[in-house]
Formats: sequence, C-alpha cells, structure tokens
Amino acid sequence: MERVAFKMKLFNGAEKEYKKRHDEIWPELKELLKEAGIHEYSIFLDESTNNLFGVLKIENAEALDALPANAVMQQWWAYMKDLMECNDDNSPISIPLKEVFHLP
Ligand code: RM4
Repeated sequence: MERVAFKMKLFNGAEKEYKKRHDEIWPELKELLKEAGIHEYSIFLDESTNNLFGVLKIENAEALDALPANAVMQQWWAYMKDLMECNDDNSPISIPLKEVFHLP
C-alpha cells in the first residue's frame, strides 16, 4: 500500500459548507474512490491558513491518474469549485506533499 498526501486550499468562510458536502458525499463518488483502491482517505483543515491536507492509502498510486477523466469525479469537482481554489478544468489545485516521516 502506498501513502499519498497533498494540499488544497479552501476559500474563506467555506469551511461549514465544505464539511457538510463531504458529510453527505455522493455514494457514487465514494464507490469510485473505493474502486480506484483508495483506503483511509482523510482531509484535514488548517484553520489558520485554509490549507486542506488530503492523506490516503492506495494499492497502486497510478490508479489515481484515471480519476480526472471520470464523469462522477468531474461532476463533483464542478460542484465543489465554489468552495476551493481550482484549475480551469474545475479540478482542485492540488500540491503533492513529500513524506518525511512514517511510524507504522
Ligand atoms: C475534495 C476534492 C478531492 C476529492 C474529495 C473527495 O474536496 O474534490 O479531489 O477527492 O473532495
């Protein structure tokens, strides 16, 4: 299992709605992420900077490459774009993070 982490950015004042939408995550998106081999996916918020930190485990990190082309993923990103910094294609601006410590 590989560990993947990345950061994204939430707009000011969007925390409550961001949390609500994830509490009510679409079943089809959950299914898509599970089918891609994702496990234990968390997103943490740094309230002092609005940085979001995504952390997940995946059987094969290359499986993530197929997600941007998926219709459900694209619909979710379009739905979320009013809450966070995004690219022109609505995908969140996502900066990969480098693991510098792990205690299994
Ligand atoms: C995030 C963002 C990510 C997605 C999660 C479920 O806000 O859209 O790309 O993987 O939601």
